[in-house]
Amino acid sequence: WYFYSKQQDETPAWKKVNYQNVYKDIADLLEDENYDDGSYGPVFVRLAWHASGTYDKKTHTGGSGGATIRHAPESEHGANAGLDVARRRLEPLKQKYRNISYGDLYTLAGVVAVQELGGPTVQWRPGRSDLQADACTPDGRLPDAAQGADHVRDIFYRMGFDDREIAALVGAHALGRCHTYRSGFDGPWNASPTAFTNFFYTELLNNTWVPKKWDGPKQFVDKQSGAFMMLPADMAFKTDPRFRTYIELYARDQDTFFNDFSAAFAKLLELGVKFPEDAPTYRFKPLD
Ligand code: ZEM
Repeated sequence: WYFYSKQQDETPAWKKVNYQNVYKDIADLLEDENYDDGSYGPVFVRLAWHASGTYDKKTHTGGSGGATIRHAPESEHGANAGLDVARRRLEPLKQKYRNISYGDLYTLAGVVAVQELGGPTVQWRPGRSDLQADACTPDGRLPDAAQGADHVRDIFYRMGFDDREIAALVGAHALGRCHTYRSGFDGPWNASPTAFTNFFYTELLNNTWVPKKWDGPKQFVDKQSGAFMMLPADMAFKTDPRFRTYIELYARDQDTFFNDFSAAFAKLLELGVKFPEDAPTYRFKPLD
């Protein structure tokens, strides 16, 4: 009897979680008509991205592995303003599935959101183990929306991405919106911010973008309606010739965008993570 109970105790925590059930429970948390455009999906995607995008390939620090985004000072970095909303929404699932790590929960939430909002399926593996506040990354590892192509490249090359992957990842700006009380910027990128589409590219190319007339930080609005926005960093994808090739590709070919986004997003969520050797890779089916 002792032998068997000891064996059970040695099962690593990550193996005791039914991730399909977590997937379903995250999906149930997406909709809320009183929040933003009616879905937590966009802010879940942003949480997964900011949890992961701190990775530095030279020092092998950062990334989603330790879920340090939940600790101060990282949680208080300017770029992470508003992501407490997403973490608080997910917290009941951490209580329900005691053995899931925060790193696995936050990254899986990004996958669920992309898939359930109509995007591509995304491969995902469990097995991250949480770290404490002393592993927080320094401020400044995430991109600054006020800057241009050189800065965007510096940031994403540091993570190990190339131009095509960067252009695919930024297509997530089909989702959600900017909030003045979070980033200082304002507005959605298109008319369907809760659907995963290639509209970031089509809107970027098909509209005339003019500087918004306001007291806030420099951003652009579409000349025709004024209802949609682009960040200065978004505009760099239109003006930079090497990025623009991919923007044009993804605007005309949604399948290629979906495939490239899926691969780049899966890679993002795994940057710097040392998975257990026997961690299985999941490709969850979207729910009906
Ligand atoms: Zn974003 N992003 N991002 N992004 N992002 C915002 C919102 C969202 C940049 C950026 O400064 C901002 C990627 C790349 C880059 C999402 C996903 C991904 C906001 C607005 C800003 C300022 C925040 C607010 O006010 O709430 C810059 C400069 C980027 C690089 C060029 C990548 C990569 C992403 C995922 C793969 C998403 C989903 C949102 C919408 C969040 C929401 O709450 O609606």
